[in-house]
Amino acid sequence: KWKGEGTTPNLESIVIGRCYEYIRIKNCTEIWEAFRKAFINKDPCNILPSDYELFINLALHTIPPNKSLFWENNHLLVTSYSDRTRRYMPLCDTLIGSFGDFLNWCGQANDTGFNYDSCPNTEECENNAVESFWKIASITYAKQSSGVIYVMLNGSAIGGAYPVKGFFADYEVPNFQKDRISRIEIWVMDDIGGPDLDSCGRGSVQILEERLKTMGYDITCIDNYK
Ligand code: ENP
Repeated sequence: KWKGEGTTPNLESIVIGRCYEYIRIKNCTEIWEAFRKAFINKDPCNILPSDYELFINLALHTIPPNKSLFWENNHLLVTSYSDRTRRYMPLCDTLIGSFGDFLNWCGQANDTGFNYDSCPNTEECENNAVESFWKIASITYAKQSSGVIYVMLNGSAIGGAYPVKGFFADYEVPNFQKDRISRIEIWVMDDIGGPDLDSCGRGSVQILEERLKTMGYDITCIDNYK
């Protein structure tokens, strides 16, 4: 019925497995229950970020200073470069993010199960289970980030390296804790063999640089950071 992909098969096993792989000192079953209760047995178009509050509180852990890595249009490069927290700790490498990364989920009203057939996408309704999850996860992650903040953008992205509407622009930048951030370093990565559409000091990257400078941040920008 919905246009989006349905719940990932075996979601519970995947997520509980990821959780124990990530952290041994938390009760992953309890965290899973809090995650599930955020959206199960509810209208799949009326799930709010605040519905995940208990889940967020249970799954929260510290983010080391200088380890935060924000990004747009670079999911696979970020996943391999961060090396599962060994190098950096992007949101998808936190316990909270590991509940959603590469996965999909939704429930339905008057039904205590998952909808494995289809889920609403953002065009159908913004208040869907996945979108609201990433909103509160982004807000929480940005508020916790400290020291040097890294941002990896894609210089080959159609529509610009810095989407002026997106999770980074709308939920992360506004939630940075200025007094805990020493500086912000932007990396603009072109795809290998891809076009150089955007770079430091130009186009949408310039818009971001100016926005952050106006907010009082010390900025550096590096093209094709090695
Ligand atoms: P896309 O559209 O390039 O990539 C979406 C894919 O990345 C989906 O598989 C999604 O998981 C996963 N993902 C990992 N972290 C995030 C995330 N954090 N997020 C949304 N999806 C995420 O990514 P976007 O939409 O532009 O989001 C990039 C944002 O992630 C940036 O703000 C960056 O700083 C942030 P799933 O569950 O949808 O299969 C926040 C929103 O970390």
